Amino acid sequence: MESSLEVGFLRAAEKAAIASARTMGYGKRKYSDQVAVEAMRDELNRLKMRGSVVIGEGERDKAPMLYVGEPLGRGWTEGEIYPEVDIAVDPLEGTNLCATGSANSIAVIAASEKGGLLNAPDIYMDKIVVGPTAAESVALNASVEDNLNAMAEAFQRDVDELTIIVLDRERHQDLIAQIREAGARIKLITDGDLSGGIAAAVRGTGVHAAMGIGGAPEGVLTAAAMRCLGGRMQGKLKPLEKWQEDRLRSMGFKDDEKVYDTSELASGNDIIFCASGVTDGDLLRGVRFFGGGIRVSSLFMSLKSNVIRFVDTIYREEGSKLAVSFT
Ligand code: VTB
Repeated sequence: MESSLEVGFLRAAEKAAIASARTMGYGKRKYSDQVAVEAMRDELNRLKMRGSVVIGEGERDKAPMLYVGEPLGRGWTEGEIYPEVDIAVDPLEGTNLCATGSANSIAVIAASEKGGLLNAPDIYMDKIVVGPTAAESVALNASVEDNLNAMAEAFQRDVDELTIIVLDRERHQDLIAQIREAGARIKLITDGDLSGGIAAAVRGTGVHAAMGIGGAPEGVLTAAAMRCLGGRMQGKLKPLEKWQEDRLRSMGFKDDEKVYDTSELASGNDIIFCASGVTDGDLLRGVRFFGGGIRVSSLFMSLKSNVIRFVDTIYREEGSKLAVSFT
């Protein structure tokens, strides 16, 4: 991916984060999402590419969306010299978290060469996500106990020294019971298994895996991040309602038992992944507004360049006499 595009994707995530952060705590999740979508779309449309959205948002909860198939970028009007790029977005991952001012909402974009990100339907996915340390130790179809034992061995610690992130949902009663039975610790989150999955793949965050059923689009984005981080994600599409099953069939997915591995969910060789913090979180600080400027923290990763950047950007107001602070 050209470096001008890479910077453009980062800016699009940053601008979405800033727009939604301005609405933090308003209690209006759809509005927070909408402003993130608009800011992100606006930036992406400036880029020299023929971009197509392959993972959009909103179908499930009818939020305003960057819809699947939406063309993005200047290439569609200015000519074919610009590269074709597939784009996966979650302009505000954790709309409720932003609406309530809770931790860990982020703005996310992944991109790849054409065909490099699975065009997953907006239904649920059963997931297991781990970082490089335990990448070869887990399998979605293995029992919870076996996975936890194998992870403990990989991390050279006892099972009761592992912490697993799980979405706090009724559907996870069994999973939670099995994790407790095996003796591991649990961090229940109200939303945001994408940022939970990324945190699991980064040492020092205090979590070692994310497990359970969350959104399939978030699953593909998590897999894109895992490609860049050397982690592992396995996922199985999970239609929980009739319409979701119909959607699966209409998109040509036939095998409900298929386990998708990281490189099937995100197969590209030229993947980039950007996430910007909206509210303070385990991995990224939230947007900070101050007299004269705005500060936003992001994670930027490129698979091809094999680079992981923690980026701290300050947008200065025009004419600002602000002295930038160190932290
Ligand atoms: C999932 C999860 C997301 O919303 O999509 C969840 O992957 C929705 O699940 O990270 P429910 O339908 O059970 O509420 C998030 O938590 C946030 O968008």
